[in-house]
Amino acid sequence: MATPYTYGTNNSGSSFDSLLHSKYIILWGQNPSEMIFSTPYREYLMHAKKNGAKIVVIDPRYTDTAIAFADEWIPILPTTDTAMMDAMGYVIITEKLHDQAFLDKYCLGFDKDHMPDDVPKNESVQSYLLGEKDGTPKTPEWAEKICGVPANKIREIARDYAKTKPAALIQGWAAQRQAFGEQYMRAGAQLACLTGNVGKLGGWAAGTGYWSRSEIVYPFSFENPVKASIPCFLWTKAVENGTEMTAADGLQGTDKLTSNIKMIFNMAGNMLINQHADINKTRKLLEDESKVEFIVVSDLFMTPSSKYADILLPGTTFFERYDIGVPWCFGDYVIFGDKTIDPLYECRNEYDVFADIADKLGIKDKFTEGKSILDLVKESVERTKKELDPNFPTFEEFRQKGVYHFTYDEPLVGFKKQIDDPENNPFETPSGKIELFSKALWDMDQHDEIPAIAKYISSWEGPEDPLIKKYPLQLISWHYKRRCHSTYDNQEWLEEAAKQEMWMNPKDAEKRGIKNGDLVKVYNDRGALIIDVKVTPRITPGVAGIPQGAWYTPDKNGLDQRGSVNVLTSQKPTALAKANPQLTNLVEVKKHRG
Ligand SMILES: Nc1nc2c(c(=O)[nH]1)N[C@H]1C(S)=C(S)[C@@H](COP(=O)(O)OP(=O)(O)OC[C@H]3O[C@@H](n4cnc5c(=O)[nH]c(N)nc54)[C@H](O)[C@@H]3O)O[C@H]1N2
Ligand SMILES: Nc1nc2c(c(=O)[nH]1)N[C@H]1C(S)=C(S)[C@@H](COP(=O)(O)OP(=O)(O)OC[C@H]3O[C@@H](n4cnc5c(=O)[nH]c(N)nc54)[C@H](O)[C@@H]3O)O[C@H]1N2
Ligand SMILES: [Mo]
Repeated sequence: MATPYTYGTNNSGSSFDSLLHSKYIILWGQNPSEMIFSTPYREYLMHAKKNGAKIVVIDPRYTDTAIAFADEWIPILPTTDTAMMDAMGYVIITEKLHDQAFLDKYCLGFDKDHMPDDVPKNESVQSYLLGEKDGTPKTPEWAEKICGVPANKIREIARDYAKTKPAALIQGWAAQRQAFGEQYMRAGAQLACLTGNVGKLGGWAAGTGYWSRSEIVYPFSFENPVKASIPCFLWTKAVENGTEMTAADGLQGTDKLTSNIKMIFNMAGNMLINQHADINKTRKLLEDESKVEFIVVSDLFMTPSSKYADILLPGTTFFERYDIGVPWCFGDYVIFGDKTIDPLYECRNEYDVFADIADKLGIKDKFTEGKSILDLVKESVERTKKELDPNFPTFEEFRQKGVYHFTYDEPLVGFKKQIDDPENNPFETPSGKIELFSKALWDMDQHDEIPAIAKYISSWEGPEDPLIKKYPLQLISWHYKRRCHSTYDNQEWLEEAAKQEMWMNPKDAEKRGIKNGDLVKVYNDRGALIIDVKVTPRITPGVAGIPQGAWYTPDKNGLDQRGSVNVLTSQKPTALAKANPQLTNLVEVKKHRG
């Protein structure tokens, strides 16, 4: 949501083989040793390292990634990354390490000479970083007090990033699951522009999404006639008072919803309760039958969400149907999903369920066009071969081999054509340039929470919130190696391999008389859970970490027994995207049982 204000789109990015050309790599809140992309990312990182690239990991935790790849781990307090980025920008411009030619040619908003006409000149990036208007230069000393990273360390990283070219600043997404997460995405992009690393092989257009080169043709011709949409994180709001939602809540495609949400079809998701924020609040809402009147859930397991279903549909696994597996985000291949058995018992493919519903509604032919899943897979293969890639296998070849790799002569570089030939390839922003200053954001006139340039904004439930006196620990969660979100939480062998436990620094544990392996209670005003604790210097003091995705398991008093982190998280959305701030939490921890 934030990135298009800078680059005009987030539908761009580089492929990981481009890292073989990088000399310096910052993995900012990125943990590919645990967090799986469908691509050999780790292998490319290892090659980059062998090639001599220096790798820095910035994360509140000393992650498996930091252990495997990092020359240096920089611990940082959650919600404060943008303060460090601001200070890096300050160092880069005051030491004249910035790429002025790049900024002049491609960017809007860096300095007073490159501002939109009807905006005060002192609203530029340079003016903000130097503190010309607010009187606060964004020095490393200023940032150190906020983010906890020593000023000289910030200086060193800023200098290394600016001088060692090409350099890739790659951002993970956890640091934007924060109250003001939009700033972190745009601030990363800004650093890549200050140093001229956008559109260059071995550089990286920070702030972009991830990009896969595995394209296939989807043989669906129907279009959803319903144009109204809400930010998915606000679904609970749309249940309570959807009819009052406006564009300010992210409502699109209509001025007004005609009804609150009364029916939910929850398919292949545990978002109905487990993965959404503030489980106790959601639970009350789901238990009130006057609100959502009808809930259908389709899943493979009796998940916490499944328990709220009026009708529970047993779905099929990918062993019971044909499919084409397209990798998530990255990966230059597609996989043939062969059906190995017929669906068991009453389990049915979702496609067949929907076809039957369409039948009752009298639109079956329109929905299926008479095609089965197998027909759709065959058509997809044939059309991909014909329309996209003549080397694509035939259906039988694809089925035999099981996988097809797309091949390319060179790495993909995000925004290369805009940088190589800007005349003919303007950025898709209103000005055609990279908008470090966004007039569209400026015009929203909410400068404190939605500034036109990326800025550090002191976060609610961050280290500067007075609430920290009552709840002194910042609580984050991460995507665990033993699960895909909540999927596989019920797998006992995986519990042996990587158990559900909370990380806590020895300093914080000692203050509370807590020892490694103790059962602790973690709580705030929204809820409470119990969990075993791992006391480890691998997490920054003042921060606690619980892997996200454990199945919500309340006892009769509502105390979660499994360590399901969303009993502690908040439904207050981020300022611009109205997205989840599930990593912005203050909590206290006490010993439950030694
Ligand atoms: N094994 C596995 N792989 C997955 C998934 C899974 O559930 N399991 N889920 C997939 C999905 S849908 C997604 S969206 C991606 C998620 O990808 P990401 O969001 O990038 O992954 P996370 O594990 O949430 O966070 C990455 C790192 O950021 C750190 N971090 C947390 N808060 C902050 C902060 O404020 N600042 C900084 N600098 N770092 C912070 C965490 O400690 C963690 O090590 O992963 C995908 N891959
Ligand atoms: N605190 C906190 N909360 C988070 C996050 C975080 O970092 N911290 N991350 C957020 C992110 S990035 C994401 S993407 C969401 C993910 O949240 P969800 O999208 O809800 O992901 P899962 O928990 O994996 O739920 C997928 C469900 O689909 C079922 N399933 C799998 N295959 C099939 C199938 O073929 N058919 C059917 N019918 N069912 C199937 C699985 O059994 C599982 O129950 O969580 C979000 N929530
Ligand atoms: Mo995700």
